[in-house]
Amino acid sequence: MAREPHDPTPTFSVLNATNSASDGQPRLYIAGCIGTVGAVLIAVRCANPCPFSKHPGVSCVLHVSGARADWWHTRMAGLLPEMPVYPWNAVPDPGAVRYAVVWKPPPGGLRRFPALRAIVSIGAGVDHVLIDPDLPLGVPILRTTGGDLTQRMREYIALHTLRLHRAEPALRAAAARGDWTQIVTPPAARRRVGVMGLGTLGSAAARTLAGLGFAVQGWARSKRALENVTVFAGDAALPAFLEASEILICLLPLTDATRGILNARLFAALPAGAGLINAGRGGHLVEADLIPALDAGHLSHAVLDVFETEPLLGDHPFWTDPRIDVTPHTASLIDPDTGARLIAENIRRMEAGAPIDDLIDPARGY
Ligand code: NDP
Ligand code: OXD
Repeated sequence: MAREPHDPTPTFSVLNATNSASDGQPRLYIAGCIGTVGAVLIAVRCANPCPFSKHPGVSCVLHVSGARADWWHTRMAGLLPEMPVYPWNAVPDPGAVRYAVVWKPPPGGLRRFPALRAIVSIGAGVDHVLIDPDLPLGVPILRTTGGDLTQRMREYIALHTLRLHRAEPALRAAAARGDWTQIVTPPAARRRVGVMGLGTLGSAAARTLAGLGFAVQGWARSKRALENVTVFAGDAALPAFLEASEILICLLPLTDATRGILNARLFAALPAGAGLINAGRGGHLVEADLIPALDAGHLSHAVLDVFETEPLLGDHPFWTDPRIDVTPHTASLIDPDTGARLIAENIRRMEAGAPIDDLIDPARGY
């Protein structure tokens, strides 16, 4: 995959300069020497635990694939100088690995590290870790949260709720036909928006939507008070919540209880022509039920950020259905600069035996 345009991962421009048409000037020679010494230091650092390590014999392994892998590695290594950080496939001594910082680790892969002190999810969801049938038992699992992730999700939810509220998909389609159609939408105060999941992200999204003037309700497992948001709790309250959700937003974690929750029965319980935004997990949606629900008019439009199989296959019907907007799991893609800082801080807290907020409850699944 190509590096993302905003990826600030340093490139080895000094070394490259020595390889380009040399004019034989001393500055290039000096740059070459500095580059060579730097490369040797990096190689030594990757091969051996740091001799000045505050935690000798302790290391961290990183599993991130795709365009941001180098960026994550550079940031994590820079922020944890006291402990070597190895890419997944370059760990010299698996017995020394205490921290596994992962996104979608291969099943069984974490078993390679018998002395793990924690598994850290690069992201707020931990379903990609818990799904491993060979997950080492009893190792604490941390998720990564923080202001950056929450802010990005608030933006995504505000953007797409406003689009659905203001009938943007229909207006764009009309404009493409050169059709001057005026659609009068209700005022925000009469637009009922429902948020499934009122955790870190769902409650922030609900507050943001309430701040925009929408009539917001939220659904969670447990009752709580949220200013300007009507809260429904538990399975028994789900029908009443759905009945009042003209735009339904899913920000649930994927667990045994929530898998497949966005299904034909649920769509039929929404006000006719409802909008759907799924930024939780692909496993929440029964994919086969979506297009029939759009055809039947239970739904008018769906915005999907997450899919059962990611990347979404090229021939998947969701790509071409004009009633479905696909975003490539970018609703709140954590930025490695911020994410690595939060993860390094949590690792330091673990090493110091300090309390950590981001521990999940494996029995609950989130
Ligand atoms: P939290 O763990 O903070 O909150 C989860 C919420 O879901 C809680 O309010 C919880 O209820 C509720 N919940 C869980 N199970 C049920 C259930 N069976 N019935 C009703 N409510 C339930 O999660 P976050 O807000 O941090 O994140 C939510 C999810 O968003 C993540 O798990 C991940 O899947 C997804 N995500 C997607 C991203 C993207 O870019 N698309 C980015 C980040 C996260 P209670 O409060 O009562 O426990
Ligand atoms: C997450 C995600 O869980 O990016 O943070 O989906």
